[in-house]
Amino acid sequence: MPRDVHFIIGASGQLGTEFALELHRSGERVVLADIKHPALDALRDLPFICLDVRDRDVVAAELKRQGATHVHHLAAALSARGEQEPQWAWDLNMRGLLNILEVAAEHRTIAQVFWPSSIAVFGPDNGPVAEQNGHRLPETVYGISKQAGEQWCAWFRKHHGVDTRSVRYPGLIGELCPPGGGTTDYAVEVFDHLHGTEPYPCFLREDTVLPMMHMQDAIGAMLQITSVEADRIRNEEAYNIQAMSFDPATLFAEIRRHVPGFRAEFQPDFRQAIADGWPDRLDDTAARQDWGWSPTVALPELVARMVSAKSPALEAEPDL
Ligand code: AKB
Repeated sequence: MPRDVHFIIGASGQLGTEFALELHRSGERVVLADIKHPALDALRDLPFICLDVRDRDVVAAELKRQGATHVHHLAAALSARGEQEPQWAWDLNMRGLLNILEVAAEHRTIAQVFWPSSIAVFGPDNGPVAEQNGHRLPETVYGISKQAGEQWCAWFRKHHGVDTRSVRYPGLIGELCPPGGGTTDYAVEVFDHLHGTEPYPCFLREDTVLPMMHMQDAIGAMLQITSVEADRIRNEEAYNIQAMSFDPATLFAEIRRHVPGFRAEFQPDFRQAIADGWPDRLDDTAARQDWGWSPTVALPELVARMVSAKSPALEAEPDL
């Protein structure tokens, strides 16, 4: 039986890097694609194609040439950058996804497409807890593109039988690769300021609660939802997944258990308004029931792992 070929678009980004590494380590055949080369040494010897997902002809030719059976389309402009460059963000997020879905509808050798949605599909009218099929009125370009993307995936599934899978990711935090251009990025970039002489300038207010997740669970969700039988995917749109929710003050207090001298100050900027429009947490009952979603990393472990990765010479045990 021919082996599956996992074609990862956005393979040099935060999620793509960790997902590619995980699949490669578990012996899967992986082809990486991005506009920039992977930064991680462990990925340098894997097949890499330099491409722009907006170029439909190139995308179609490469998916065919590589015999892709599974497409993981992880390239996107995130929320903060999207507000600054709306046309560019819309074009990248929408044209990229439509290219993949169209090619998947034409090439039946592509068995499945994974594409991440986001908490950004929810808007300020929603209240603190976002239900699975709760009201969605996003106020950012990024959120609108994710909401439209969910509907495009549903349309291609209904009219062309494309097997699409998707989850709504919260802010993702991992040791390997930084995000870029998001509103939840403070919770990653703070770990590069643990031992600075100046306080970390946090761009959100200290009481801004947002849903967050360690990368181990983000990858776990992706592996889980892409490996279950198609009939377990009962929801028309992307699934809510929840791991933890915290505000900057809570995160920084946890950091101080490891790095007592860590200091931060709060200088909210335009990203505050984006964060204010998002829910505090997501109701993920449907994901738990339909395909067994369950997170594994809580805030204390997340912080311990990040501090240890960013301070190799330090003792990472908390002062109890
Ligand atoms: C962002 O902050 O834009 C992303 C997201 C929540 O989707 N991390």
